[in-house]
Amino acid sequence: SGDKEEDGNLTVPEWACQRVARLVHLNKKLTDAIEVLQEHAELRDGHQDYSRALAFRRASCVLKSLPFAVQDVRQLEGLKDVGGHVKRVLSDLLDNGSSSEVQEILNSSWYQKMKLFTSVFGIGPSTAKKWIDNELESIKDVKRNSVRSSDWRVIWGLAFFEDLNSPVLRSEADRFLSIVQQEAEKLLPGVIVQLCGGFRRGKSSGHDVDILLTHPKEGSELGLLHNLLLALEKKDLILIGHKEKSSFRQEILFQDFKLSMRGQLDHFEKWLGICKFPKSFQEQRLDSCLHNDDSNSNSNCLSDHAAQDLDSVKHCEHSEADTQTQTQGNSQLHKASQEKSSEGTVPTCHSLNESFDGTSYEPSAKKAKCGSSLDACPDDLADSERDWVARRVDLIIAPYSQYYYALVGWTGSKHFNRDARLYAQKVLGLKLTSHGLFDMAKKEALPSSSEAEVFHHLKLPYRDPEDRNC
Ligand code: 8DG
Ligand code: MN
Ligand code: MN
Repeated sequence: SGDKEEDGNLTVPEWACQRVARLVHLNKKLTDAIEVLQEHAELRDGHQDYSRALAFRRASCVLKSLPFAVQDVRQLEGLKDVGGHVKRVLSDLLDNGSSSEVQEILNSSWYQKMKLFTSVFGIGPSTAKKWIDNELESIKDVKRNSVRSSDWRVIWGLAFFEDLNSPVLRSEADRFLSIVQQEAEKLLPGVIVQLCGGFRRGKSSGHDVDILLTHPKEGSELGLLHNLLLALEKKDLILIGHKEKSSFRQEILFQDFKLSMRGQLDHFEKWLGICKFPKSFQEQRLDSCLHNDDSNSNSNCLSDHAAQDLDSVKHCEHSEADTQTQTQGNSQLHKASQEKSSEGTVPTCHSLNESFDGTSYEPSAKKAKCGSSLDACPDDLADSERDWVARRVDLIIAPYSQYYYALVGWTGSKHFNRDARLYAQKVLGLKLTSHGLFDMAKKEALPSSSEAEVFHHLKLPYRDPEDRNC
């Protein structure tokens, strides 16, 4: 982290993945403001906006790892990630308590609508813009104007918008995790079930629950996801979801370096969906600390950052917004990454007759209830009286030989991953993904059997998940 050198110049390691970035830090007012600028640039989604967004992100990232609260921009001299624009905003904030530029964005109805619309599951900036162009103002408008999306994420994301936009609590993640652990252990003794994402980094709330599964006996994990989903369905925990087959092939690892840097997308078998969390999951249980099998994941039981990060829940994932590549100026790459994940490319056909083996999956109970009227189903269900809340869940299956890379990848933060991948490419000439670390020249993989080994191969100091919150 930061240090004052004798000549007064501040030195901070060049790469974010070399620094310590905690959820709770000393410059939150400043980083919140810079992150508004970052998000605004991301939503504008032009060419230059993307590199501007990254520049803002880098600046806020540096501020997060400073060992002191900034009181004067002159304290930031020598930090190359904090440029003139950011400095101007910061001095506004420090002098007047607020920044007119940030305030203007927060007050602009375009920004507010973009934030709102991109918070719908499956909606990225381009669809959000179309909705704004069509003069839609609210989620009600979107629903009323029956914007007929064929994407299951959008259909269900709209129907359960309120549920999905209320923060998932740590207690809910823990309760759900322990059920998944129980069921998976029954199906495959010795299975490793690991809570990832923001919760593993110590957040006390989040926008979804990310769970990574593997088994030390490579190959035994095949079929696990299918059976696990059946078990969860039997417990009436599943609302809707989409199972993706593994698209992993050995050959793709050593294909074109840059193209495969594409976004956060990986090739694991996974289920992205919406679960029914009983409302009772929201009750804090005294023994909730005991459910984690990972010593890193219980930080929340020790210190609670609820107040600070409850409002910073991010909603728009798996949408175009988060699949941007790290290769800033390359428009073709940027486009390619958008196309890959833009709305509508995920198989969307919502046939009620589709079997569980299919890519789309309708719970059996609803098949009976809804007959053939597809569109009415989710709304009816959302409006009905119920004792559960709709929650986004990601279940990911990793072969053990790739597990620790998957663990780092799915723990995040997103920016930590971006930075670490760029660092690996630029500094080491290696390709880092959630599948492994690869020497493209030697066509060699560098396997790891712990997270520490991943960091070791990367020539990075080991960082606990709590310290990867950049
Ligand atoms: P939150 O849910 O608490 O809001 O935050 P989060 O847990 O940090 O974000 P997330 O959107 O749930 O993503 C969790 C991590 O998973 C993030 O660092 C990115 C990483 N990740 C992969 N592969 C993929 C992928 O294919 N799609 C997405 N969306 N994320 C992926 O390693
Ligand atoms: Mn998450
Ligand atoms: Mn997720």
